[in-house]
Amino acid sequence: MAAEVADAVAGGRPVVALESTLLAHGLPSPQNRAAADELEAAVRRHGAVPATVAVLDGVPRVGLSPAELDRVCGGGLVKLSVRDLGVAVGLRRDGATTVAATAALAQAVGVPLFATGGLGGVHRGARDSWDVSADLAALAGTGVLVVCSGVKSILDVSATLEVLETASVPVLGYRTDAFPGFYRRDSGHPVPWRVDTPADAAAVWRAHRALGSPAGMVLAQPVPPGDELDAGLHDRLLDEGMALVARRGISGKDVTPALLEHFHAASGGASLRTNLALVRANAELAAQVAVALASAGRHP
Ligand code: PSU
Ligand code: MN
Repeated sequence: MAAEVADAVAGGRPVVALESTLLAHGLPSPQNRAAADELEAAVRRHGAVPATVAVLDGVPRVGLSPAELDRVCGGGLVKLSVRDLGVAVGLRRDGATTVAATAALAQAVGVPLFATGGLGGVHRGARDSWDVSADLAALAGTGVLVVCSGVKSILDVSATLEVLETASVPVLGYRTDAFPGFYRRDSGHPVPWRVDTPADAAAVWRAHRALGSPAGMVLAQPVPPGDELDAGLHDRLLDEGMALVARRGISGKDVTPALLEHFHAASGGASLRTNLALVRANAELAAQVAVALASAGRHP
């Protein structure tokens, strides 16, 4: 753990973990490096300590220096989900952590809150491919509060919400009654619960933990209205991206990065703007919730 993060955790001060797969595999270079700084600055602006999570030289790291962020954003890192953590440590590798792996590492050092763009979920066609993100299983068993913009619209949103329900993971809309769809504000599905303030989100999280649930929680915030991707453009990119993935035989953990890359490459920068805006907003909200949690006592 970085010294600043360790101090904040020990003192019960607000900390927000940030995942590194979205930097290494979800955003193009060199914009990813600027985004890494921007996300950390957004967390600080709202009074919390940022802790970007990755595995470097086989060591799980919570809180990275600027030089370490350079490595994360410089290309060549593998994408690590939870099952890959032991392998990366044992073989002394570098890797970027997904939502699932970030949750595991953050919780292990007492940081229950983190921000990302979009959760992984059930992929379209999962009935045949069995492609269900490990993010869902991780949320079922890891006590972390994830602030995100719902799940990526490239997924089967309805099936993903069903799995979260089965796993007893609370899903809260932040100032919305609609479950957000990452690039779009409304995925077409309602959220089971809504909160309108960081204090209410913090109160729900504390109660959820106090009642003994082992599960995490999803706080879903839609992308700011001005940054939403145009609906027609979105649908076209999605159809093209799905066809491209099928044509090239892309599968497993390469599917999500390939789809995001297609969006970025084929939208003339529009999807990148949307993606950056939503992760920034999520980092800000996560910091506000972290502050609310810390002011009401130590993190549960
Ligand atoms: N949010 C983004 N970009 C991303 C991701 C989230 O804005 O690239 C990443 C997260 O790390 C998440 C992963 O865990 O996508 C899901 O990958 P998969 O579908 O292979 O489980
Ligand atoms: Mn997958």
